Amino acid sequence: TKKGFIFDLDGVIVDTAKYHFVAWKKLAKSIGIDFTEEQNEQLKGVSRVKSLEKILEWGQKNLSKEDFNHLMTQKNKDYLSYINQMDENEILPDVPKILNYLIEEKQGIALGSASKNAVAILERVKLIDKFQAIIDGNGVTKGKPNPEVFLKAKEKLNIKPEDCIVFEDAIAGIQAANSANMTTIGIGDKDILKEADYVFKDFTQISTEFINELIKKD
Ligand code: G16
Ligand code: MG
Repeated sequence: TKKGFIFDLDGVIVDTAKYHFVAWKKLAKSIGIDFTEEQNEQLKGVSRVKSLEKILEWGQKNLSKEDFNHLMTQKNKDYLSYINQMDENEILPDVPKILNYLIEEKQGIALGSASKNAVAILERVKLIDKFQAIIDGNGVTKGKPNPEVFLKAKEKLNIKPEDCIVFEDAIAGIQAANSANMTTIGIGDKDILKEADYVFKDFTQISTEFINELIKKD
């Protein structure tokens, strides 16, 4: 049967977390808040608005709506200045191998990301043409762990949730896909992504034989 393979973006296809980190750190510093790498870890898969809310909470700061929106714009401007330097070299190892295999096998391929910059990033790294459906931060109202992003992706692919497989690096993303009733593949640390059906360190650990088994499963 044809399956739907849904990919998260940041932490799965590219490592943009490092750019989010420098941009958030700069912003936090500008309002006198110290922002650590451990805190950045907790922002993975979390929307831009929610991320700033968390940073302000950690720094125990209250801002007017106006200042809040101004900082959001600043952060994204700064982030985009890094994104605009990206190229194919920033695609994580063996991601194209798996995407090309799925295309050869005529499987459904979608993106399910919280980022509002997803299309720009896929264009920069020249992977945009591999995806039949793109659901990103512009197309959802509820962020992960809410399953909305993945449910919309499977609708666009026109594939049942039980026949969808989601690649995710964030706990919130695994939870979202689990509650959408999809098979979950964690990319990262087994101890962190405990709730996933399978966990691999990265795509170099995923064989085409494994993908084939997923495709063949009823
Ligand atoms: C990504 C990152 C998050 C980021 C979010 C929103 O999600 O993991 O850290 O806050 O996008 O990004 P933007 O500011 O570009 O809208 P994902 O779902 O691709 O991992
Ligand atoms: Mg992610």
